[in-house]
Amino acid sequence: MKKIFAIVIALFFICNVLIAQSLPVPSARQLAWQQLETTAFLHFTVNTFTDKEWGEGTEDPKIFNPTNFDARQIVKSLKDAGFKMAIITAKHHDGFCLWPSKYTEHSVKNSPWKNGKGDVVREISDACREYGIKFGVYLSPWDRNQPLYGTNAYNTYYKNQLRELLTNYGEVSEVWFDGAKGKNAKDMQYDFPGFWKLVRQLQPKAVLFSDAGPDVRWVGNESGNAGETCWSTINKDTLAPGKADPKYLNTGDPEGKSWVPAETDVSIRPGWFYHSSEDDKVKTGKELVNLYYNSVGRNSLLLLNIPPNRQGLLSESDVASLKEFRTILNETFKTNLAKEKAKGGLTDKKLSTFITVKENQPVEIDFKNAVTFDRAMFQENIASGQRNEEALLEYWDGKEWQKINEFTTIGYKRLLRFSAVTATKVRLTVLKAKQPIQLSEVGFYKASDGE
Ligand code: FUL
Repeated sequence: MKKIFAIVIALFFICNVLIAQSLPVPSARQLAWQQLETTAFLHFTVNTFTDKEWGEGTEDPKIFNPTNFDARQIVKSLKDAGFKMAIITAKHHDGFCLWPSKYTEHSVKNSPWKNGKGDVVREISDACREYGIKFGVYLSPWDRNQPLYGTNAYNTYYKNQLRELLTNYGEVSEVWFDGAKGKNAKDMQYDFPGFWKLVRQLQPKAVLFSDAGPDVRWVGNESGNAGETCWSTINKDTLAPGKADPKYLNTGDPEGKSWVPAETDVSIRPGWFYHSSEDDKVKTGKELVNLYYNSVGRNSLLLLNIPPNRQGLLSESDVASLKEFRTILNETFKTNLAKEKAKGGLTDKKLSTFITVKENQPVEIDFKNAVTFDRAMFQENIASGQRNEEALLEYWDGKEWQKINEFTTIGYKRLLRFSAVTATKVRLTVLKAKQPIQLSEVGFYKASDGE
């Protein structure tokens, strides 16, 4: 009898473990990527000098001539603003290469900049290493200059260029495959499986971005908003770069079989490239903070574009906004009021220490004294998948529990903003979850000047 009982118990545990394992989970590279939180995009090419957003591919390489290009100024400004990676448009849709590719004449080697001896990719990647941030590349599949475009030989051309970028510039942490293509562009069957295989072979730690992943997906808009509900899971087999439903990408799919978290790409200016006419339209630090809440705070990652100008520098106005952005975030998140009050490693800034929370079993945090806060933060241990579907946050007003907020997904991070509350206690109740959630971190903060 005892034996049977032991077997039943063992089976019960094995089943639980199997069920728990059936949720999609991130790979090591996806987990590392998500924790970067903020990364930077650098859109720079002939467009910077022609004042266009999409080049034609017919531009004379001589037009590319930054007067004072300084990769260190660019990367240091990003580093100071807390960005953990810089992704450079090594080649945009116009086909102009910012590195001296062997496979085309349409590159910096035919520009007057540094007498044709310059290499933007080299200088940016070196500066990233110098300042200790990661480096990534954008290589546009759509190429309006390359005569082979439209034929299968273009796939070989593209792979040759990928190989150059992935073997000559040290570690590459992200490769960005843009699905964009003009309406009148030639038909082209891209060999995405072949492109991705090559990246895996040459840079196994790099994450692959496209509309459809395979590692990280487009968030479905360029305005900086992840879905209010945002799952890191999707069914990617039905999707292809340039052909996915933006709404589906925006929220993800709670029933999705693959882990493909959302990346929120947005520009600090209206356009992706520098235009002097947009110098007075640079987003303010406060606006950038709003984007942070709407991306990182909704289980996504913020990929903010800051385009170098014609000098080859980040403009002062843009750098000032970046500074303001980081100052506000640093001030807001400096003091976690739950520190030493929430038990179980919930404020140790480690995803790997967590408490397991079942539905309708509130977790209470007793601040001991009355504290005032207007921001809350929750994190799940996403290494074990994303589980929370609905939750309720309340505070104790001295007599009864009052609702602060009801929300949906948590995932890597959920940030909540609300009018300031003064309370001695709060509680979080998981209302609905795929499985008991692994709550890693909680935070309560008073925002700097209510930003
Ligand atoms: C889009 C492109 O067409 C834009 O020019 C920009 O590079 C943006 C990040 O992706 O698809």
